[in-house]
Amino acid sequence: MSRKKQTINTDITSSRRDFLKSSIAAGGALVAGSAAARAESDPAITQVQDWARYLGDGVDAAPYGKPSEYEKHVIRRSVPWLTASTESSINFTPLHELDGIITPNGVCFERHHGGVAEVEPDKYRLMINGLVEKQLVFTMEDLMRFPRKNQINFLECAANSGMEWRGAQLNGCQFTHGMVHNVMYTGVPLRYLLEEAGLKTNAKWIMPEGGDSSGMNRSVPLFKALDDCLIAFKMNGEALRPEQGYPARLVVPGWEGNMWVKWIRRIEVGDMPWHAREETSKYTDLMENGKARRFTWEMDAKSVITNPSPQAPIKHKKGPTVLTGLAWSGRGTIPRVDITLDGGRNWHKARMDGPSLEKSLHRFYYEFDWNGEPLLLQSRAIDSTGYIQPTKDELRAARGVNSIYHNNGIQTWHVKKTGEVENVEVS
Ligand SMILES: Nc1nc2c(c(=O)[nH]1)N[C@H]1C(S)=C(S)[C@@H](COP(=O)(O)O)O[C@H]1N2
Ligand SMILES: [Mo]
Repeated sequence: MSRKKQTINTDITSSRRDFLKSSIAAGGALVAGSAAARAESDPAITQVQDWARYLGDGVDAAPYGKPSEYEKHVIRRSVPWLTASTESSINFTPLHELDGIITPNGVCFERHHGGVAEVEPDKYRLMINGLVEKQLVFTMEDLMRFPRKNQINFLECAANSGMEWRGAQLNGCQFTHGMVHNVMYTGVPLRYLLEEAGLKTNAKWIMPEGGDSSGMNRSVPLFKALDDCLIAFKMNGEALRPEQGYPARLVVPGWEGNMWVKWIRRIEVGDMPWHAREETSKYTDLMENGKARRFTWEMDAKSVITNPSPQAPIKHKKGPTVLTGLAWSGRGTIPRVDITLDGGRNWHKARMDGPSLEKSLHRFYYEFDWNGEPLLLQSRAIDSTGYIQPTKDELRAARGVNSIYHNNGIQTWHVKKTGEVENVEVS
């Protein structure tokens, strides 16, 4: 026991020492230099500010708290030419404004096929029918009486980065990679509900169906439904947001976002897939030979540098610079991310930080000393199965140029001398 404790302590100390060493190597002393000069003459430090002179708001000024008014720019954004009608559309998570691995509830990207359903929790019902011993209908109260599980999972729309298949297009990681969020879900394992209904021996598939006006449905193989799927009713500790499927949604860890049925009202159990619209005309990939890939459920390992990026340019001239980003895999964890500053000539290991959880976003950092010259930034994720994130050219060679979905190619950001950043491709 005591020996174990000691080992843990040593680990923390040595990794902290490594971190300090690397940040000094990256020029930490330089930051300290300009910070010291500021102490002499900066009015923000030599003058008394209003917030120190006057009393502030008391408690209850905001019974439900909101971000500081100086953070008003941290919002979901849509792309006008992708928005035919807002009820059947998407917006994007502001990844470049966030840190750590959890996406705050108010900025989780949204994807709706028929707008946000406003479901009254008292009238919420979840039916299980089809190949079961007894058909069941659960209320919210019924669901609350089953044992619960908490898990942090990313949800990525299969169309994330889809606009980038043929070339660099959208200027900002919010738009190129922002159809992803990472949330702690609380819910009932779907397995418990299916077992309650009793599966017939020929049961092989389930069809979850949404209670919104689109009634969106997908076929999910039974092995996944019995593995790690949840009927979730909480996100990051509070009730699901209406946009995310209040009062209950399906969580399908590691698999494409389209399967995570929101406002879920029914689960039919069957012996074959249904081949619904969302798994035939949509969410399939037309290959070069005219055939289409189908049931591309798992999200392949992917990463993106969130800072610097087109919406988050470098503001200093040179010296110590923090590069950070996100990496994830639908097949496990991300033990390693590599970084290049020169378009792939030299690679460096990024520093992984924060929890490393299955089918969750991972945070990485790379502290470096910028010489003020142009850079070609890329990140490359390697997941716990050993899979290495491919280049965009490798993806096109394997799958052609007709695809939209499942673009997990390496993203390149061009940092100019001015510190401005642009979406580009290198080949
Ligand atoms: N009922 C229902 N479920 C749905 C959708 C929908 O339109 N209706 N959109 C799907 C798609 S395509 C995605 S990518 C995710 C988006 O989840 P989010 O809005 O919480 O980000 O929900 C999925 N579940
Ligand atoms: Mo999606």
